[in-house]
Amino acid sequence: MLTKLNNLLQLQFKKNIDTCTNEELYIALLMLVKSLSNNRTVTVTKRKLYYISAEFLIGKLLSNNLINLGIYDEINDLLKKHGKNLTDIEEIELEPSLGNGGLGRLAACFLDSIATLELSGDGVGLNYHLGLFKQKFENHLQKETKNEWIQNPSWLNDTKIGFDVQFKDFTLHSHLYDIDVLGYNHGLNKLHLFDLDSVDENIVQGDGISFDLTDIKRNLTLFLYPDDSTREGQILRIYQQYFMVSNAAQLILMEEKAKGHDLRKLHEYVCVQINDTHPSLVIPELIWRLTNEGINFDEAVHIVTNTCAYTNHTILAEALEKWPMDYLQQVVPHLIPIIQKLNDIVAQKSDNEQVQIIDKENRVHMANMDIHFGYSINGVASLHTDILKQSELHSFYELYPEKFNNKTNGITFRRWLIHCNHELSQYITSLIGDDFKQDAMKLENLMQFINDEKVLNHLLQIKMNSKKDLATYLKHTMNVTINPDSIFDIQIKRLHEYKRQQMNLLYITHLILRIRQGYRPTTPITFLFGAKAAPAYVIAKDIIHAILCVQEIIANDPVLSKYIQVVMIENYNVTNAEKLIPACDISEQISLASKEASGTGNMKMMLNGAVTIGTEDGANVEIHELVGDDNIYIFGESSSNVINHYANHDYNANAYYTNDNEIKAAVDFINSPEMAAIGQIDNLNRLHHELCTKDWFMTLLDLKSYIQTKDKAFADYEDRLKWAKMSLTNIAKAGYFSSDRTISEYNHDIWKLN
Ligand code: GL2
Repeated sequence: MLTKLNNLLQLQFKKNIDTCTNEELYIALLMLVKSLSNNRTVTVTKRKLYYISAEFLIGKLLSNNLINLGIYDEINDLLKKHGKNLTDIEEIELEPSLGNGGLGRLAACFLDSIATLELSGDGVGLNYHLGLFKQKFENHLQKETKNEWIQNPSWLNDTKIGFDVQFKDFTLHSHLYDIDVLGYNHGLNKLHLFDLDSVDENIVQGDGISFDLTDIKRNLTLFLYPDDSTREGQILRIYQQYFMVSNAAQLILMEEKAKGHDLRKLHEYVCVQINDTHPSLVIPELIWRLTNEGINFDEAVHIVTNTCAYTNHTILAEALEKWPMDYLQQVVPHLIPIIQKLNDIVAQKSDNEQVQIIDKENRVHMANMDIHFGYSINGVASLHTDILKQSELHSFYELYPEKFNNKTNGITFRRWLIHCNHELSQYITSLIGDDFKQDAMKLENLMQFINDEKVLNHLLQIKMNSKKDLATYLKHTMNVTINPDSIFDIQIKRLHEYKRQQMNLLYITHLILRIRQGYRPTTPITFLFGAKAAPAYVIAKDIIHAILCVQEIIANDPVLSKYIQVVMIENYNVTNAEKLIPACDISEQISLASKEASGTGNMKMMLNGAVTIGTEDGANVEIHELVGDDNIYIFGESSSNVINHYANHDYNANAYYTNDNEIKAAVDFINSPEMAAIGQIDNLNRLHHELCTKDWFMTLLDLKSYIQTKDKAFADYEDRLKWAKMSLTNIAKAGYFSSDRTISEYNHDIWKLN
């Protein structure tokens, strides 16, 4: 390996490992990995999967690829011998900004598992030049700036392939870049990212994210999720979605033709997984293209219906896209007759308004099209799938019970244990061997050590080391000092009212008031948040503002800061998640029951030995079942009660606010003079008003039980051996959440690739 690396360094920079810089080493390692992946054979199965997704939150790739090639340790040792450090070299790599949250990270974990299970399955998405956005904090407010992540050289390989994509007023020629997806020990697939040469970063104003929304040729692949609060913004999203799926359809048909397959049998050879509704236009697009190939309409519909499968990732209406017909008319008029014909087929089948594709206001319901003209629909955790069947999509379930199935999400243990927590991974290996790396259920063997004090103490030590590592990292990247001897209570996820970061904040304001009355936490607590708010989501940004103000109040107060600290991580992403997750003691999963489809951060933190405090929501329900009552902190209303509150319109936030002094005081802290002295009173008032009048996601409903449960968790933390047992149990029971399990289920029930 040393020779190979030195040859690359010589060729590129006329240097060797002892004389080169970290930048040069990074490039040489990237080239080394690329050449080793070229030696792998591309996976082939009878049927091939195309996983189409607006997001792929893949994270940095160097270490992960070294692990999956089986050369991580060798490279790591070699670098050390020459006075280099892999962690420093990794800092050169910029994290691809191709995703937003759990949905995008799930897609990335899935690609890893699909390759590892030696299934033929490629990702298809877009190559956003400036990504989602980079979050900065200025005056305690979130500011969005562009995220220029594409480096040269990079993991993107220029395929020189491109397709004509036809829009109403013009045709654009795409340009395909591929990233190799390496499985663990074997397997090679591709992530196909379509782009457009004419896209121009210079149309973006300053370092912000605003640009001319109508200049499609120059803006098409600039940003993921451009602001869609205006008509122009929504139309741009349709342009992006159609560009993605038209390219996907053309790639599929090109590959099928090259294999000599009969397009009438497309469904026997191809499966398309529609990840959320963003890729839904692939259905009419494929039908259109098949009819252009001489296949009649009915047969094309049959073929496509047996090719496409849809995953629903949320019950929130905002994610079930409904495009006005005239917007579609403006972008893709050639698909309109097809959508209308599909709508007629549905109308003949049922007169139930809820299942129609085109509604009375002439809007096209993308999910409805997916369900009628796909052969599978799945939810992402068992509770979520039940809610789809019983309420959200009940009318569809009555029509097609056989199409509905559950696939509880999973995470790849290569990144979320082996890579991000070397010490824990090595210790587990020393206890139970390394079979768990192939078969995650083997982690259960750790339960034999549940009463072994030596093992329990060692686990506590590993957690302490990870907390120290996080402290060093935060000092280095944000110049923030945190105390590794404190309890690390962590909430990291997109910012959304349903996830209830505001409830966590109210626990903190409540605690501030208690400390001021003389209460003293036994062990200090560090509350860590990481979250980006959608640029147009006003209340979400107000919540960030309030957290940042509370952070400062505590930091400036000599008494409070002895006992508690709040840190909001700037620009939460995969890279800092890899540092935060191993260091977590208490994992905050406190969404309003029924609203979090699954969650996957909950699984990552459990796997790294954190104990969950959470509602009976999403995959928390399954975590609870696996670890039992004693190894998780469950609180709050059940999802069925919450659903009833919505149905009966009987939740009254103001009653909770006025009738309980503790709640009132915690809420009133938000726009207190003390907060106003630091922050913006308008923002703080708005949040305060929202909480005690509307509170759509029922923060105050669960606040009391949250406070009690959290107090209990902090008290339990004092019994270190008891805590270590809980931690060990969580690690041991996490095997079920391997994405290898999820992907074998997808393959067994939906894709049937081999
Ligand atoms: C999400 C859900 O909110 C989340 O609960 C789930 O774990 C992921 C992956 O299935 O999907 N839906 C969604 O739109 N985003 C998610 O993270 N962004």
